Amino acid sequence: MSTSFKRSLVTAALPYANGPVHIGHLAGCYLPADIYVRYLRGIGHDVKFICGSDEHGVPITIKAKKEGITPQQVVDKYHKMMGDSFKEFGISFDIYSRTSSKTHHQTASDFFKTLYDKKVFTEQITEQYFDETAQQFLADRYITGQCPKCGNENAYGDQCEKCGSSLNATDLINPKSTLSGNKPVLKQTKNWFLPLDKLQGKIKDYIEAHSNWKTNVYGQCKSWLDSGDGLQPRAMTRDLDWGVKVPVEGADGKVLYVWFDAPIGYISATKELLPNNWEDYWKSKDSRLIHFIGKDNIVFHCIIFPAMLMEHGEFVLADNVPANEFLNLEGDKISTSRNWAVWLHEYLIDFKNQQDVLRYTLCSNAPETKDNDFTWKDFQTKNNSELVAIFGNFVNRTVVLTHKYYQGKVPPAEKYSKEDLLVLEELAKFPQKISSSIEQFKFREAIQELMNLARLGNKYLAETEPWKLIKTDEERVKTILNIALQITTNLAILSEPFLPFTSAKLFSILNCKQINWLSAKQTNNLPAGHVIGKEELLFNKIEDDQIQGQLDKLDESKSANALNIQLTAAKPEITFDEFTKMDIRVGTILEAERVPKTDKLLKLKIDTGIDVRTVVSGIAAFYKPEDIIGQQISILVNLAPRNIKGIESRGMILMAENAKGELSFVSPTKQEESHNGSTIK
Ligand code: B3M
Ligand code: ZN
Repeated sequence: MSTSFKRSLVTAALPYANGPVHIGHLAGCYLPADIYVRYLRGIGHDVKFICGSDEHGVPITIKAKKEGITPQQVVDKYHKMMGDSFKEFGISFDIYSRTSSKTHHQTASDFFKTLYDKKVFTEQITEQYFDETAQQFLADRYITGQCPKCGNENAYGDQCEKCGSSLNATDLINPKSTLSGNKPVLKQTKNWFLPLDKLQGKIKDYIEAHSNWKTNVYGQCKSWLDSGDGLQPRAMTRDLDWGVKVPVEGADGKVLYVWFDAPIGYISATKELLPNNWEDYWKSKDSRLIHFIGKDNIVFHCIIFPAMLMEHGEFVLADNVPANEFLNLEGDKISTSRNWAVWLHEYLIDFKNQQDVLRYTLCSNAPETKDNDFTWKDFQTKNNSELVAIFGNFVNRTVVLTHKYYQGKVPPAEKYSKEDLLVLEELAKFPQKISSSIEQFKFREAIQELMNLARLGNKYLAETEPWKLIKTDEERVKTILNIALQITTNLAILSEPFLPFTSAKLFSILNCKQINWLSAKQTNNLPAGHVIGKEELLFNKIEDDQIQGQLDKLDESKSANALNIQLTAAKPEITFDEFTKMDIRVGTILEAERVPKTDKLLKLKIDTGIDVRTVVSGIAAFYKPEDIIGQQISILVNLAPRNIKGIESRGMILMAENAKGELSFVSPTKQEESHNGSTIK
């Protein structure tokens, strides 16, 4: 640990209070942050661990609307739920605060005012969508419409979830307000912008001074800075009514941008924790600020928040931002709306007192350098073949034999063999190995080393076989068990950051108080003559039916999703005359082939009864050309011709979409074939 820092402030991203915590959150930032902080506490470093709920922003108001309750009720519910489950899982925040707190509103408001008074912001009048029925400006998430890139009818004002493009609300074709269903109008509004374009140079210097950051983090920052036009001004205020009011004149009906106020939440929470000396952690050069986050938060923590802090002028900037990639679940993206997740509060019920099994699995599989997958099978294997079979087994054998041969009294080690000395030498190296991995934010490597220590113990017992020697060389057995007990003790010390519940249990089995991390350099922490406690299983085997239960739960989500198709609101009314303008006919596919250099398109030749024509259709993902020759379909024949990939497409084939987004033909179904050209009405 670099000695130039007297203290550290470690933050973990403030989760939105719009849903419970799942394993993706844990693996992404809360677990690594907790391990890091517990380690720092272990070596006696002055550290504070800060988190809280992010209670502003559009996700909260959307959730409230969906559940028919107020935003305040939403955040109250989830703030409590998240706080409770983090605690039970052993995430050892020094404070878990919330951004609806008075201190936070004041702090965020003052921060904005300082930048405003320093004339940091630029004022810009822009055109934003406004819902005239609801009489309010619409946040991007409140606008849906057709994606200009892929044609998805349900794209949001900031993103199309089908093709992944990020969009501006004004890009959407036929935009609709989700509040009233009406077409919104563009209306002028004034907002305050952080001129990131002008700050680009300073930010670049800051980032480039930190080329030691994790490559995924540094690389993403660099690409933001170096891409085409570089950084762009970003609005720090929004036309919304949920959030921190903008504290300047002429800002009625506006609140701070959620990404302006949320990171200030770290400061507010520190103030609440340490009303008298919070500034030691934020304003002193010998204090080190570290943000643990998920990869989707990188730009906010590495560029926007540092820019805010720089312009404010009084604060330290992050020394490191160890962001993780994403964790998937059983091969699929974790999703709250699709209920595709392992929810922490449910895990804590289903696997009572087995927090460390999940901590172990998530840490050994953490998405540190690339996205990773959580599977229940792997969870079971990690428990049964590592925690039970290696760690638990070693500790259990040691404790049982100590009771059997020495009534639980630590025997003295009088004479070491060559083999013993080698093991002791190995044992002494572990704290250094584990520290070094943790300090480089390589938690997978660190926890591997911890398991290697248990492996060392297991191997030592297997090779020395004290249960055989007891009949012939009792003196030697004393030394062997003494060494095995020292390994056990150091396992208790070194496992604390990773497996705090196991560590505590192990200390209780050893009948001793928690020992400081630095003592693990020694190999005689448990004195001869000390009486240890009763044996107790550290880990229990997880049976197949438990795993099957979890897989069944996921299957239920899958089926529920299939039924719960996201329906779009009905389109505005039309007259019968308008309907009859559409000429829809039965036709037959005569020829089909893929359009070269595309994944989605088929070029079809259709007999419409009135003519034979070419239509390009985006169905290649769902039908093979050879399978659909002769297929009857419905076709809109009087659609104006469109040029698609250089082919003139005349008309459109009608398709129905299923829950997975797969398309199928809408075809006549009577036994007797309809004739081509018969109209659909
Ligand atoms: N609430 C986004 C998220 O939960 C946001 C983080 C704020 S950290 C200051 O991913
Ligand atoms: Zn799209």
